[in-house]
Amino acid sequence: MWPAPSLDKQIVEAMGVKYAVTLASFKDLEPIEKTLARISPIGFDAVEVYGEPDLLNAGKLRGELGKFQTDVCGITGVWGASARSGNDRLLLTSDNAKLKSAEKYVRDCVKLCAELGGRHMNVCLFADTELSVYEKTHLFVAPETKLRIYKHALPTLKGLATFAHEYGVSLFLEPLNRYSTPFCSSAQDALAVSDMLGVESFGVMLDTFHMNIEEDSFDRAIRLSGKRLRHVHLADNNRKMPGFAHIDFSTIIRALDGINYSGYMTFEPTIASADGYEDSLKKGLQFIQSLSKQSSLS
Ligand SMILES: [Mn+2]
Repeated sequence: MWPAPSLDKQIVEAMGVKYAVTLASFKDLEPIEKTLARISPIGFDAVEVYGEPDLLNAGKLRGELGKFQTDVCGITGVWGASARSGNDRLLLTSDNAKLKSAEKYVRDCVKLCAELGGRHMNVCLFADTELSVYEKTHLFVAPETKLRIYKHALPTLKGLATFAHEYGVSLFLEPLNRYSTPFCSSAQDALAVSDMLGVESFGVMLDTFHMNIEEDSFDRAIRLSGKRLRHVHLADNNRKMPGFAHIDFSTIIRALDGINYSGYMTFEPTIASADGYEDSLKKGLQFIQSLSKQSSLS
């Protein structure tokens, strides 16, 4: 069992916003050690390690992180079609064996997270075909159907949040978008689940790429989430670094400032090539930092 972080660490983490980047963005380009060497001069405060516990050797990774003095803020849960094992990490399923396997996946990620000094993992709600109760043309699930399905999942989510809490890790429900899973695809969906659970170690996070598809308004979704918003993923609408397409990040930063957001902002870009990606990372980070400086976030 890994000890819960000290009060000192919690106080430091409560002060101001911090910036991280997802190692998943580089996963297919080069070995992790090479990525750490290339991104460490850029100025991120931490990295989010991808949630593939079977592919990662925690001891070796700790050594590599130490070599570049890189902190880990959390684990990026790998859900849906991007999962190494295929689309079988299903927390909304009537198949008990599949559910047990998804629960084990979260527990393994939580342990890896604690072992690397991280504090959070994102959870996404995917369902098996038995639960394909959505309207096929627009991939839409009726709100009352969603609530019925969430209620079934509450004991599972509560059990996982309790397990994570014992390791000093929080679970954050990440709404995606209708093209990956229509079951939890908006701030309102995630807040409904989090409110039904009412567990401190189970919060809500938002991802600007998905919000751009599903939310009526960035500002409204962030303000609606308020204190319940614990983590943010940043990418532009084409999933490049912020500032490389047309999402209005000044509105997003202003809204985060408006709710006194103080967690991590993790950049989650698609990196198309290993060739010279440092420039876009640097530009995207500086762009968000400059917006934050105009607010009271930094
Ligand atoms: Mn994300």
